[in-house]
Amino acid sequence: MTIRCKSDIINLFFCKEAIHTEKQLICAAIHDMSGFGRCSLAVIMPIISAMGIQCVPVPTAVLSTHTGGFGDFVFRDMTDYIEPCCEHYKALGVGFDAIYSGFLASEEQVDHCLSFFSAFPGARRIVDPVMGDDGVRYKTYTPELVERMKELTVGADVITPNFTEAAMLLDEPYPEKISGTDARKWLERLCGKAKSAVITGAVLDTGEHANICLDGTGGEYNCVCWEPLPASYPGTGDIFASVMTGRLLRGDTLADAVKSATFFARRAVEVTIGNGQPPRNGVEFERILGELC
Ligand code: PXL
Repeated sequence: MTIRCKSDIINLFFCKEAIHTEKQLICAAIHDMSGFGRCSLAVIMPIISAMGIQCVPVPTAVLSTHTGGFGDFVFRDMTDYIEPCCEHYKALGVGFDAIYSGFLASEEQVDHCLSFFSAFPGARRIVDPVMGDDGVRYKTYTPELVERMKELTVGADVITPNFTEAAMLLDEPYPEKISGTDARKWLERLCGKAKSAVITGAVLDTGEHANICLDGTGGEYNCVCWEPLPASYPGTGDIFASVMTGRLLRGDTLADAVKSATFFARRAVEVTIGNGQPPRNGVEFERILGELC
């Protein structure tokens, strides 16, 4: 812009030239809202927003904290909310570019997520089958709910189980380590249901920690290894899945989206280590949120 007069300077300050004409992307996030502890919607919303995408939260439950280590958390089930909420958006003619599901509070919510997907057939379906970590089911997940979560992966565009959840989806015992060949076979089996699959936090028999993915549409396999850090935090799977979703919506390939998400989630852990806080408080992703803008 050439500055010729006073009004040009005013225009510059008020960013008149930065008026956007393209339609903003919209992502519905069907997940819980845990107040303290940095997981689920409390991290997904700021991350997706920072990537310039509108995030529409659809809470499956409201909790005072996540379920990992804070004692008697307050829990409000939102099972009767999701379907009328979906009906309202349909009536309004809201068009979602993606629907991303995560932590569910009841078996019925599996049906509600499936109805949500069917109501917006043009939206990409990202399913994070949140069920457990480190070989253990989360406190609120019954074996019945785990069974039903398998249904959500059918027809999803991308699923993002962690190593524990991948074992649950495939009815395999949780292994401490896995060979590269078996890890790839797991992805192929997951892609028998979903179009593409990512397994986060796989520990390979070489000792490497990796996020591995198979683009079931093009057949491309990728392994993104990362140097493990000496602490483990809740919510990093949600950080990973929301960055990956944002990058996919922005046009990245699955492999590139997985690389970006791995890098950001690891950086978030890196800037948190040594903060003197218990790991249950989560990662201080706010410190690096600007890097996503
Ligand atoms: O980050 C996964 C997650 C999501 N929601 C709730 C959780 C957890 C992990 O502990 O407790 C309520």
